[in-house]
Amino acid sequence: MIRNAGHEGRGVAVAGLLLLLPALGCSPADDTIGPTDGRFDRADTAGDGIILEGLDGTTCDPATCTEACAALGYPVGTCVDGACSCRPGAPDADGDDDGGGGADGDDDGGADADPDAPLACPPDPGDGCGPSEICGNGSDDNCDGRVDEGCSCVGGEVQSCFAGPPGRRGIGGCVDGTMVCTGFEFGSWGPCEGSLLPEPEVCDGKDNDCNDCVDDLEECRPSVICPTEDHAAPLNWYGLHCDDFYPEGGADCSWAVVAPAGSATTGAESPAAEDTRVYFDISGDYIITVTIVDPYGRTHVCTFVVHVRGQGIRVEMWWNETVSGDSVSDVDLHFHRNRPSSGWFNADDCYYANCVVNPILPWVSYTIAWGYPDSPATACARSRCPNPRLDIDDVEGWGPENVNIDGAHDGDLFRVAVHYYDDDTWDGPADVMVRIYCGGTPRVVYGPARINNVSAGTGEIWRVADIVARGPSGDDCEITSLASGSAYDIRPDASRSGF
Ligand SMILES: [Ca+2]
Ligand SMILES: [Ca+2]
Ligand SMILES: [Ca+2]
Ligand SMILES: [Ca+2]
Repeated sequence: MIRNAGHEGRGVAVAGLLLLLPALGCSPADDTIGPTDGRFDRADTAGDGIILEGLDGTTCDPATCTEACAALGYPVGTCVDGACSCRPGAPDADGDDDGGGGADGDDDGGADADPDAPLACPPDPGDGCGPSEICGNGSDDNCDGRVDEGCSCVGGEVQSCFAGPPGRRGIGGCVDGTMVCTGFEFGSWGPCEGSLLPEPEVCDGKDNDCNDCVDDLEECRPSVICPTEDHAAPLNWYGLHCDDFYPEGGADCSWAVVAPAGSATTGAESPAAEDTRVYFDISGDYIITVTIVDPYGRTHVCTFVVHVRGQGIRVEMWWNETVSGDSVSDVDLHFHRNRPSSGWFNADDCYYANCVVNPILPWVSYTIAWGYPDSPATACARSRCPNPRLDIDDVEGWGPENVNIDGAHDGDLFRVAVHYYDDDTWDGPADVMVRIYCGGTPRVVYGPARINNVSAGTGEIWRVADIVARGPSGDDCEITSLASGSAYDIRPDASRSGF
């Protein structure tokens, strides 16, 4: 005999499975005994969707319960605390079909102290907050929201970091960001940017709350598949397809992209299209959020990070990041093979006049001959991929301009400089940033360094850094800032004949 059932057909949570109970009709007055002590025992007072109920204050007849559940299409009917509980699936060893062998006395599906919880998850790692900050580990050890606060560092240095509870770092959806040491010889760490922190668990195939357990919810059959992270190469398009995130199809997707500092990418090509793409013009971490409206009108939000990394040694330069408006200026990146006697603007210097392979600037030809073999054409999405190479000569602001060299030999030396070619209609100084990667890892960020222009073609030169290639493929390096004291090395245009 089954009465006093749930008020309406709805999904209910039992042992991590979804039941859709038909409306059986009930008296609200009967629905008075709700979950207490975390125990679901009677009616649906709390609106939690628990289950087909037995008779208030009476016993549940197991045979009747099984029969009634079978009539409703559920193979299992079990009396729990006097209530009849219908479930899909075969009963397990202890007859409660919660997937375990022990007693699931509270019939809550295993979220509390059950020895037979249905989800086989490792122990929660916990937040791991400690009493004091530990320097140099990129973690917020004392959980005050700041990473390596009070720790000294060398200006320009880049470190991986995680701004959330240290115990959850690197687990599930929790992903490191980066932080940069600001200042010069005795710098301090800037904010940790780009890390993905714990979020409330949602049903999406991902461990959102970083407790080392995916979708640990009482009711979850994910219709959305949300990745944690992906990897891609710079100077490439990256496809965004709604069906990858909602495999059933028929959903509407919209896309938001947060690009790293220095990128000119403003977002997806068609932010409201089911299938679109985004261009990665610079290395770094791109945070992509897709908002999915499924065919049933439900909204799901998925955020993940794409780590964009090039190989070899890569130098990126951009300027006047905070300037708005359409005033243009022309700042150039120079990459020298360390021939101190030759000065700049010559065959030892990879720059706009000799180092670009770019079909939209046909008057520029690539004439560098330093003896490094070409990389596969796919490495630069162009017909030819020489080394070193300047990806683009940006003459209208604000960058990025990128120099790459793959396959440098252990011990090869390079020097990086920036020249203010023309302030054009901007008519102001340039505040320039330079970031250097080795083997795909961001190693230093220098700037902003302010340089001035005199007239077209003549402006100040910033000697940025020396690089020593390390390792058999030049994927590692040592970088030395050329700043002295607390000032960058900025000299007049006439200094171009010297190193
Ligand atoms: Ca801290
Ligand atoms: Ca720390
Ligand atoms: Ca989780
Ligand atoms: Ca989840």
